[in-house]
Amino acid sequence: MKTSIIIPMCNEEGNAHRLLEELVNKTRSWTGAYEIVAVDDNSTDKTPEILKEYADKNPSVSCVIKRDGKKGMGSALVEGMKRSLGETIVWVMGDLSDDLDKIPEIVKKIGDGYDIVFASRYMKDGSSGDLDRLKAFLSSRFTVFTNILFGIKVHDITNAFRGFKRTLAEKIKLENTDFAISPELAIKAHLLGYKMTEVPCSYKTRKAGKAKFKIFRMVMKYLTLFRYRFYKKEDLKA
Ligand SMILES: Nc1nc2c(ncn2[C@@H]2O[C@H](COP(=O)(O)OP(=O)(O)OP(=O)(O)O)[C@@H](O)[C@H]2O)c(=O)[nH]1
Ligand SMILES: [Mg+2]
Repeated sequence: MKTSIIIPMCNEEGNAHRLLEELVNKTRSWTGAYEIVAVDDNSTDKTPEILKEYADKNPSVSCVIKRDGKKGMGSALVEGMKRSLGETIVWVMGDLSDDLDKIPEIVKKIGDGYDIVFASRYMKDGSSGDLDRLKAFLSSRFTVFTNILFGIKVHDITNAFRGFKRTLAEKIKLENTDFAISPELAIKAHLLGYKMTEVPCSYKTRKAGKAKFKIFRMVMKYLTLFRYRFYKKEDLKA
């Protein structure tokens, strides 16, 4: 079984090399086959050169670079999935925020039969670390609202870090091209009855580069996702 790790990147020159280095070294010691697919949206810094140089030297790393314009984090994840081969997909962010050692645990749970496994900062033993307090409050509250409104049982659907079966992604119609793709995928997977679980993770706020996440714009956008409550199942499917 192959796992494709998809990483959206935009102006991550301070993180890209270290992240790829850590991932390549770690995947060597993990069981199963891994490929790493980085998707860069026309970064104006050295990210494309770093990715290209790394991919040229490492067969397990491929990258999609210099897409026209800045198409958004969600669209980068979709593109990366299209250009990858694994039966299991794991989304990892390009700013060294995610706890990479959780990947084998996520992949194992998918092997055990779960369709989607969330890395959760807000469950027991998870931690939002040094994440901005307002961001942590809003993202954990948003998940609580989705627990109430949709009956979703997991504790963190805004964290993009998660793994799932490729077949799940192929069967769900994803509309959001930005950060809202993370809660969208979770809500739709739940409404379509996919089996979900979570593993605790510790989050670290980026040390290099700038956040692309615009908090108030995204809160408003996330609230519009509640409309899926009124969709027919057929409208959620690809
Ligand atoms: N390819 C691509 N990647 C993007 C785009 N926007 C954001 N990203 C990447 O998506 C990941 C998450 O973006 P961040 O800016 O870290 O967002 P965030 O984690 O919510 O914000 P912070 O908490 O400040 O880190 C990073 O790897 C970004 O480089 C985009 O338009 N295209
Ligand atoms: Mg980040």
